[in-house]
Amino acid sequence: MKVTKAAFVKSFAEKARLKLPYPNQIAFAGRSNVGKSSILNSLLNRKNLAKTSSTPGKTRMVNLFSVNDSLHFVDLPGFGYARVPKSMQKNWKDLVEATLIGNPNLKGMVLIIDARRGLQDEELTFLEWLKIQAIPTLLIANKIDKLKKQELATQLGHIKRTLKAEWPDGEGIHVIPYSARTGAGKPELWREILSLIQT
Ligand SMILES: Nc1nc2c(ncn2[C@@H]2O[C@H](COP(=O)(O)OP(=O)(O)OP(=O)(O)O)[C@@H](O)[C@H]2O)c(=O)[nH]1
Ligand SMILES: [Mg+2]
Repeated sequence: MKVTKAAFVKSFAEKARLKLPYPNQIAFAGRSNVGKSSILNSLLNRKNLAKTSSTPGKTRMVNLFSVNDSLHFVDLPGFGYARVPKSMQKNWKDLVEATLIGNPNLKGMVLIIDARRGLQDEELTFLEWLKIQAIPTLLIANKIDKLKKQELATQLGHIKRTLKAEWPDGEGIHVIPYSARTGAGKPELWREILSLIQT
């Protein structure tokens, strides 16, 4: 995908303002620090359009970006950040549900995990929820530049087995190994995003 134009549109922090009228939305979610904002930037060939940080919990609002005046990326706040108080965790849930449920412009979800850590309880719970909501989902195993080839193969094996065990007769969730640092996986992720938009 040739990105000719990418721009920050706005941030949302309140449920009431979340009836987003923007077409062709792809949402990005994952625990804090997995690289949601970095992946967005890598897809858009921009260094810091979505703010990145080595301090987890940087993105606390829903940030909306427009791409080529035709699709929209929704950067969701990170979940499962331990130091966030319980009330914030509830806010996260409310905010994310308000963004995703009953949103006819939402075409799919990109759930990002750290390839080194694999799928944990929070992600499995979220995947289950996405399935109930019938939101098409891609799974990204990010930061593969931190793994040796053999380690990556082992981790991907774990991830695929876990998915298979949880959804034995599902059509399967597409897993894409990725590195926001090197750009590995970018053509494949773009391909999958465009196919979500086109369905
Ligand atoms: N080595 C490596 N580091 C990465 C990669 N992607 C992101 N990072 C680093 O991980 C840290 C967190 O990245 P962000 O993109 O801010 O993560 P986030 O998921 O948006 O975090 P929150 O907004 O806090 O939820 C930064 O220091 C990034 O440079 C990657 O593919 N490889
Ligand atoms: Mg972020």
